Parts: sequence; C-alpha cells; structure tokens
Amino acid sequence: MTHALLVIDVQNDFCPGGALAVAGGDEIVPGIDAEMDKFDAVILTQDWHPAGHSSFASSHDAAPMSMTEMPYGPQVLWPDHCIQGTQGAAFHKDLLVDRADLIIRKGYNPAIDSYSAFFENDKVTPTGLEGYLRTRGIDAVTLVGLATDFCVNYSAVDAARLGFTVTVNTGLCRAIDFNGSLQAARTAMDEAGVTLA
Ligand code: VGL
Ligand code: ZN
Repeated sequence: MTHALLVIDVQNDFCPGGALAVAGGDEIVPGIDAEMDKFDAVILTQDWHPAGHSSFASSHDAAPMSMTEMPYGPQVLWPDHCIQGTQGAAFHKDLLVDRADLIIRKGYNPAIDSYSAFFENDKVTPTGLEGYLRTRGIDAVTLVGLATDFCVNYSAVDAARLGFTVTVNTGLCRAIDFNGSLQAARTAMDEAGVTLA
C-alpha cells in the first residue's frame, strides 16, 4: 500500500492558550514529527477561516458552543478561531511543516464550515484532497491531530467512505469532548470501518 500521514489542524488556536484550545493539544506534536519518516507522503491540513465566518458564534450574536441550523444541517457555533493569516491559524512552532508534501486549507468558504479534509460540511463540496491522493496512488491514510471528535473524525469517516484504508492513531490525537462528541465520534469511525489504533 502507498500510505500517507494526514496531520489534522495542529494549529496554535487548538493548542493550550489558543482560541479553541484542546486539552493536551500541544503534547502530540513531538510524536507526530517522529511518525513522518514512516510514511510515503505527509499531508497537513490547516483550518483557515475568513473573519466573520458563519461558524463563529460572534457572527450570530450567540454563545460559543451553542448550536444553530445551517442550510446544510446543524452546526456548532465556535469561538472565533483560525482566522486567515493570524498567529492562531499558524501551525504549532514545533510541527515539522517543512516535511509536508501538501498543505490543504479548509473552512475558507464564509458560508460553510469544513471539518473534513475531503468535503465541506454540506458533504458535497470537495476540497480536492481525494483527487490528490488518488493521482499519487495513495490508498491508505493514517490520521493524527486535532480534534479527535471533529476534524479528525469527519476526515477519517469520509476517507473510509471514499474507499481508502483508514487508521486513526488515537494516541496522537486530542479531543474537544463536548456533549458526548468523543463517544459519538468513536462510534461513527467504528461504523465506517476506521481502525482506531
Ligand atoms: C475544528 C472545530 C472548528 C477541528 C475546526 O479542527 O477539529 N473543530 N474548527
Ligand atoms: Zn474551524
């Protein structure tokens, strides 16, 4: 198999001190760096929202972590995070960004959030990652990064549905774990045929 390491959203805003900090988000960075040499390709994703993005609670006069209904379905309203060009959107300083073959940005469409590295939250608008993987002959992906229950989960489930062989290295992921989201994510990944290692 030709196997890619898919490093999801290891960005300052998801690390302690960031706008949407995930507990222990920074702890996984050395372990992720150490994995890179074991794969045929290293791909990073970068959450990359314009200011005033529709997934921000501040755009709806709503409380962060409340829910809203979007044309494409229910959406968690997040604190402002990963705004294009800001330090919060930058990768953690210790992540070996120079080792990446590809950096794929997502969440740039003001009207649609994008948890998955493959499709926006409408589940139909592609990011282009599927085509990149296929044209490079990559048939297996291992996911690591942030957050287990959102962007890692959605990316892993989509990869499995697209026919890739998918592993999530849970030791190199950390979760937001809000309203049962981590348990729901584990179930969704399991049902999609994702290997949780
Ligand atoms: C993420 C919430 C909002 C993630 C991104 O990377 O898991 N979560 N944007
Ligand atoms: Zn986001």
